[in-house]
Amino acid sequence: MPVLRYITAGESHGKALIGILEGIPSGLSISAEDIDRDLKRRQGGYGRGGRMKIESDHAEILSGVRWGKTIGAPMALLIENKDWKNWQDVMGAERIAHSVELEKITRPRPGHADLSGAIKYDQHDIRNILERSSARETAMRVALGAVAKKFLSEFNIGIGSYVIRIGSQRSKVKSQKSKEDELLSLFKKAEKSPVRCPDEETSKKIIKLIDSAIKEGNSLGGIFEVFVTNVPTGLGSHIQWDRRLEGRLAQALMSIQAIKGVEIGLGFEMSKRFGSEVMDEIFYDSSKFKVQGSKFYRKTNYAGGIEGGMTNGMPIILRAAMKPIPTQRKPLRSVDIITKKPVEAAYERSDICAVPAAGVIGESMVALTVADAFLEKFGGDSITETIRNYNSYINYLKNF
Ligand code: EPS
Repeated sequence: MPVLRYITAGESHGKALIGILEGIPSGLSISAEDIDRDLKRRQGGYGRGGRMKIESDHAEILSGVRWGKTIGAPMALLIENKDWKNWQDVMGAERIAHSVELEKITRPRPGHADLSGAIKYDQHDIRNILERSSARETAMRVALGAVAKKFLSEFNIGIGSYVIRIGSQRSKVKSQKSKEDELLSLFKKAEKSPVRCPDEETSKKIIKLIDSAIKEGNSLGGIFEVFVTNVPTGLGSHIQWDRRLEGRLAQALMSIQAIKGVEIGLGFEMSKRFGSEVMDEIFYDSSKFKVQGSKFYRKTNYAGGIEGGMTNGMPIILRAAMKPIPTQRKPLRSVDIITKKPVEAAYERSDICAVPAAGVIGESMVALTVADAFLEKFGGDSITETIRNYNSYINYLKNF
């Protein structure tokens, strides 16, 4: 069972999103502003649809925090859907007596949860599926992830992301990185780009590409990279399949709506090379101690910071591929679930490209996973206890 547990609830046009996070030790300073910063980042990015003009996400902390500090109890968070006021008739828990007969959605969109969800849950109005499968839910994951990030920041562990590809446009950023300052500098540049891409030239090309997709009623996917810096050696474990950290991280990223592929470190590229070209050779310097990696160090980071299911002290580097958003203004072929006749898939207002937002969601899922592995290793019901345990391990590392 994970040490850090979380669950979300809420429909895209329902009243609100709810999240519960259990396992954060007591004594961690946290405020709604800490969370809202990431919520705002997730809402941004060139290529978003009309919905983001309606919402301005804010997390209300309902429980688990008193006077700015966690008390060790489950944290409950709430994000209101501002669009709810336009959807009360459609999405209310109780049917409003005067409400008109609403048109059902019966034309499943290829690539969405629509058809399989309708069949599985015996639903004849696809709205009952699409409302929950919508990526709106990721707003709450980002809120929960912001708490995990705050916890990790107590140990100087930093998490960031940037976009490296949208459609045919790929940034020139190289895929194998070992230096933390290099990662942080890419992140800083990405934060200034409207598409969260660290290289300016590619950002411009991506914007043009998104504009052409908007014009054509099409959509775009892409690739983002997430990194984690200052991770101590030894999170995760080789001893059991479900404790291997790369597996846990891959699941966390793959669980984000529209993600179809994940790579760690050099990833698929490794399969093309000889073994001698992809291992991170080991060096030792008795005069140097890097908090995260002991006196052993590497000059390369092909492994993406994880070997044998455990962190090795190098930055964790993950890449995720997002498919183009399935909702298309120029609809694709489908079949009506009631009449069984060929039809054009339904069109719902949607984003054109959400890869910049997906990077922020990726950071959050990685933060929750790394925080879980961190708490598994160091424990602690209070943050002071976790710090004590962590410091004792760091002292041990110094002498290994
Ligand atoms: C989404 C459709 C759009 C997106 C939504 C995900 O929403 P709407 O149907 O209200 O226009 O904007 O994403 C969000 C609301 C969000 O907060 O990210 C979908 O079908 O998945």
